[in-house]
Amino acid sequence: MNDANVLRERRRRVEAAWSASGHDVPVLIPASLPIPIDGTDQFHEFHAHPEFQYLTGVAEPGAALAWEPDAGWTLFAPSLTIEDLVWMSAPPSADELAGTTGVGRAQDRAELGGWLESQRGRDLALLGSRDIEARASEYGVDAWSTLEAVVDEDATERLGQALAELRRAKDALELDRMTRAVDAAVAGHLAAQRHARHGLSERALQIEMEAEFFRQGGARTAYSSIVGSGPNSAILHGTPGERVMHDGELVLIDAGAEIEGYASDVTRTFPVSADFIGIQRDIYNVVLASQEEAIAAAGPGVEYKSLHLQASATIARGLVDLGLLRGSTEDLVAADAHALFFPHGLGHMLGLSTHDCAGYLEGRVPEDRFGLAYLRTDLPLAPGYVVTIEPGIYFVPALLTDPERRERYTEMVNWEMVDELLDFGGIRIEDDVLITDDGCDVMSKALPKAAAEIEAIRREGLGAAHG
Ligand SMILES: [Mn+2]
Repeated sequence: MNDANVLRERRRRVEAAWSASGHDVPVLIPASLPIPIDGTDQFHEFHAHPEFQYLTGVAEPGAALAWEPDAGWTLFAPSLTIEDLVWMSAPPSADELAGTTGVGRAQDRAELGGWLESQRGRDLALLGSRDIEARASEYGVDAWSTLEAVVDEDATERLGQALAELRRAKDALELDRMTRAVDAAVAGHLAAQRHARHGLSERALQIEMEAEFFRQGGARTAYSSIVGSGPNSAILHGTPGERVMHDGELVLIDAGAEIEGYASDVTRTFPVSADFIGIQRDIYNVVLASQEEAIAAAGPGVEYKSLHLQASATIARGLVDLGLLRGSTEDLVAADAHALFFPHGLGHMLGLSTHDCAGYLEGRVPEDRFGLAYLRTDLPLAPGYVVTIEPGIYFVPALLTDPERRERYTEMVNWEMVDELLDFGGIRIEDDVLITDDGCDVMSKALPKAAAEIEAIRREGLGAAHG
């Protein structure tokens, strides 16, 4: 696979969509600049704008891409002063960037001002980072405000929407990067599952896992790793801390690596001792069944929301079987009773960020309902889409001790049983799933998830620690 050819084809599709949109305007896509940390001489970790990264395949701070309906693409390469070069490594030259990105016309950023001058008096769509409006001089553009090229907000929105829609289906180069990101995540999760033991802190486990991400090529984590032990496993976005894990508790790890801008996002929940005990195993198996059923049903043309509702029904039915909920599955899901224990969506689009763009079909909006409000994806799936499938069951004390909810769900919930499980924590199982022509492929399938398989890994890890 020649990367530059894939990138050229990617831009050809975008160009065709933009030309067909009826918005006959030039487009500027700045990569974004490093963001200073207030009160220091440091910068936040640099993240290129995903639209720039998608269109070029690279992440160069201060670069910009331009497109004109008649003249096509021009890439403006960043440049540094001699003073900067004392402190920083040199960015790739315009010629080098032309080679890696396949954009034939690559120029030094000093030419960007001239390009903008040549658009003087025309409307312009401004995609990518809008930091150029306030920080034009750092892109080498003097007097942005005196340029009469006006940002056409309507065209910006329409062309941005067209780009977001094209970004849903991943091409070969994206899937190569995502596969590597997922493989690094799997290796890190396995390392953590082997390393966990009674007396270890969440933070110590995070360090072992992330070290493996980085050994496997991860440039950084795709998002702040979540490692929660005991009751902390019910905090959906919990930050690993000094809390020490104990035999008899569960540990939930939701973490992924990022490679060349692409994210992986994987969750497993496992016991600190070798085995799931008592109701842990039963609840685990309900979550696993709901996850496996959703994966089995995922494929082209399937509405993601229907997978969410199907998983919600499986969770409701499982909680009835365990004695936690009372009533028919239909009534419970219609009343959002399952959402007391599954208070988030089934998952989201994955790609250049962990919650990738365009999760909602144009015209659709999130519903107000408790059981659907946090669903981040509402569209029919299609080949090339990568989504996460990540149901869970949690005992979130804030939700389950809320008097209003206790009142509303008096009959549907076995509150005595809930009270005994308030420090249970939570269980989530998440895989990254590529939609194919005839179903789906679980990209993270190398990471076991059956209870017995997880127990075998735990036993092996604990044996190695003692042996
Ligand atoms: Mn996720």
